[in-house]
Amino acid sequence: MKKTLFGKAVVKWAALCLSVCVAAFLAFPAGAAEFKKEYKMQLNVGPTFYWGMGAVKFAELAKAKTGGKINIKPYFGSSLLKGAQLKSAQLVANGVIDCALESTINISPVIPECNIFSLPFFINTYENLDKLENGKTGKAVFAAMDKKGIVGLAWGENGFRQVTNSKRAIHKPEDVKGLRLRVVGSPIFIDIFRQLGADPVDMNWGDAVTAFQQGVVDGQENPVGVLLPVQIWQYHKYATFWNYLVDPLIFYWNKKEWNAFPKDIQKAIKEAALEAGEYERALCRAGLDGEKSINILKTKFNYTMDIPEPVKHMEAKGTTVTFLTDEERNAFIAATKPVFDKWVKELGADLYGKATADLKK
Ligand code: X2X
Repeated sequence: MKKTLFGKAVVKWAALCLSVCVAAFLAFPAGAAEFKKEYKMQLNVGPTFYWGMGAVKFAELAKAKTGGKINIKPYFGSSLLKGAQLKSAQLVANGVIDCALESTINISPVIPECNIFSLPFFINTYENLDKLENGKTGKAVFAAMDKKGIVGLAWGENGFRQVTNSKRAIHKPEDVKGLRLRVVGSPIFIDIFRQLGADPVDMNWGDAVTAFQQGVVDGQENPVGVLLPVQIWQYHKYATFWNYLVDPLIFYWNKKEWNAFPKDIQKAIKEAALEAGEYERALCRAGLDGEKSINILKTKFNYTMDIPEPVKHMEAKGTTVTFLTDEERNAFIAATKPVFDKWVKELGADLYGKATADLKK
């Protein structure tokens, strides 16, 4: 009798186990990915920057569009890299970090093609930038990334970089001479400022604000989306808006991990990146491209800018903002020509040809 009861219990247990297994099989069919609890995302700045807001938006959208399966956590201020911002692409490529929203400058050590955006006085306008990102150049950059084990998902933006300093208004190349300027530790930046007779100091962004505070450097160069949150006017009275080069951001993912995602998950994450990119780009351009980006933010994202007129805002805080005349700009083009020529060679005729063709469209 006991034996039979025991036998029945075993059968019941076996049936229960089997049904759990079947349920599990139905819920996670063979080949389906198991998702990580958290996907680590690298970015070089903090959450109050437009760039940081773009990263947060991406994480929110990816979660919503995947029904909560993909949980991306932004790690701000290059905390995963101990501040070494130029290592981002390397660590995503080798899978230590899952994904990133990073500047082309910070990607350039692994993807030298990204330096196309850092050619001095080459791109100059949003219209030109859009042509490159959406054209053959953008495709070539993403293809180069793919070869190195990172998948480009969408473009974002840091913006056209403007120079600020505590000494004088910059109108002509001679005004840059002797200025000690913080730059990112990327060789093209050192070349440009050496060529102009400045004293470029390469420094991670994580150390830069302290250097401004302590007056270790006279100035720096960064887009409006960085100048505003650090309140650059506290350190530098002069800003020259010269759009001398630009750094787009790229949302990208470790290729091996990306390829293992089911197609619907890939599609959802990519859509999230494209949408977050549009939002973030509009934040960075707001007040610098007429009403265009302000309107995108209002109509599509129901977002109103805190600082809708960044130049006026900086002036109200005491900054002397200089815009170059065409003649002044030409003097800078001439002064930086040797660096331009050197880096066109480095980039190669193929990529440079693609970029000039894109610009003609
Ligand atoms: O380091 C910089 O200057 C910054 C914040 O703009 C980048 O990460 C490229």
